[in-house]
Amino acid sequence: MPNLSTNTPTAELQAADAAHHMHPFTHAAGLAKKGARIITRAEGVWLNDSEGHRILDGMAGLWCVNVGYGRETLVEAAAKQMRELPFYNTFFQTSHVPAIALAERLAQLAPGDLNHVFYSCSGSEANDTNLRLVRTYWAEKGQPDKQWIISRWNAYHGSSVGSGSLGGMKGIHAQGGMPIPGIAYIDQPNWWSEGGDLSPEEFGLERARQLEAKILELGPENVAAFIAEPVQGAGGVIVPPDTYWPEIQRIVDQYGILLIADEVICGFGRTGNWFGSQTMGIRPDIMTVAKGLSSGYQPIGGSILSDKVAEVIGNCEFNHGYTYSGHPVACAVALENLRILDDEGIVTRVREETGPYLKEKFESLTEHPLVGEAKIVGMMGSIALTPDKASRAAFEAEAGTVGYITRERCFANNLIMRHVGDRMIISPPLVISKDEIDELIKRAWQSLDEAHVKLKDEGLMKAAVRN
Ligand code: PXG
Repeated sequence: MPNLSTNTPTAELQAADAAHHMHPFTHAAGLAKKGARIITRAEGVWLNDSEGHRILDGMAGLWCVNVGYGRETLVEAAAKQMRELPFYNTFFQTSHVPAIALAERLAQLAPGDLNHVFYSCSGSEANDTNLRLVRTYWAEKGQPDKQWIISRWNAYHGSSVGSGSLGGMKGIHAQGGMPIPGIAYIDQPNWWSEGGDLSPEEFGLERARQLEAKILELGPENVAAFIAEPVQGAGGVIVPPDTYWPEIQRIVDQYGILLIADEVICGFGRTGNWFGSQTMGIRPDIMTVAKGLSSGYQPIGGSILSDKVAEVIGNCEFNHGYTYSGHPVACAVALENLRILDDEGIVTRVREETGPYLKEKFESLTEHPLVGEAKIVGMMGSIALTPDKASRAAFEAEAGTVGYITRERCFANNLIMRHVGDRMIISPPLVISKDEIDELIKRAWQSLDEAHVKLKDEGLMKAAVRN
């Protein structure tokens, strides 16, 4: 048995990784040929890999390291809690201080009367909880037919059977007998790709009214809830037109449908407010949280319920929960993370200072010949790559080809900037400084330049025929 450490040569680590470690959302045989990138340390917004590169993390890990890497007080909070009480469950009429204190803090931070927390360990689990919660809610209210949940194509709500079904990603649905019954989908508010000749405002209304049409088709008496991310993340940072969310709120109110805001990415400062629902001006009945709740230092998620929902659920025994629901160490770390976000004024700084600074710089990328639109809210943004800005054309090459080439150039320039299809996305740690923002934009521009040269060389700057 080899004694692997961060001093082990990269090739050896890669071989052991390929032999034994199965990665999420990965073509294993392809990765085995190439070898995984091995990250060894991180500090602030910077990652180190096993080959000595220093990489600017434009994705905050996986949209989660909001307070940045290397936070000693989070380490201390975990160690202290592990010494005191490393585990106890929250089943069987038991509780403990970290779970109580975090729930109380979340109730203070969450808008309106979202006052009740059901814990999980991830966003996927929290959305599985939500699926059962909303159906149980209506059954308990004597309307057992209200079971349909409406979601959106290209939404991401996790990849377990329940949450992957709630999401609208066809690649996920294609594997493992999904989606489960009782979930319907409407189109996403992606104006750049799907807006045709409509103005963004007209398009936003058109897409929101698909919800009304779907409710009427299914019958309002059969619809439990609508679930959506305030700003779609994994789908490519799709920022809806301004007309979209007010119309969605009108529709869920009018038809008595519960609104679930999936805040797994948008929560905890990402959009410049504590929650994306505040930025978008909506009033959800349930919010899904994870990721930034602990800045990724511990696996924790949850569902935050309104008084109305919690009261109904509280009148039955809800036969659901996870061994690690409200794990004391995860809760203690999340509490300390919320303290850091608050005490250091990080959310306010994103809204008033670094967010607007990033927006200005990020939008300047549209001056690059490859870039059509740039959309950004707080610290989540995307650019659309295009061979022809005027017609908002897609590339003739299969979707994602150009995005992948561009992402490879970003990697080569030590910048983590991901691609979703032919959109490039960023979601940096919220503590990124103005100098680091300048560096991010400089590297992005350089990568776009290099990708552009390669695309021209390979004859890939061709527009798809519009249908
Ligand atoms: N909801 C949203 C909005 C998410 O972004 C989940 C739920 C699921 O959370 P867990 O903790 O179960 O992963 C997510 C997760 C990507 C990517 O490629 C995005 C996520 C996860 C993995 C990859 O952008 N988001």
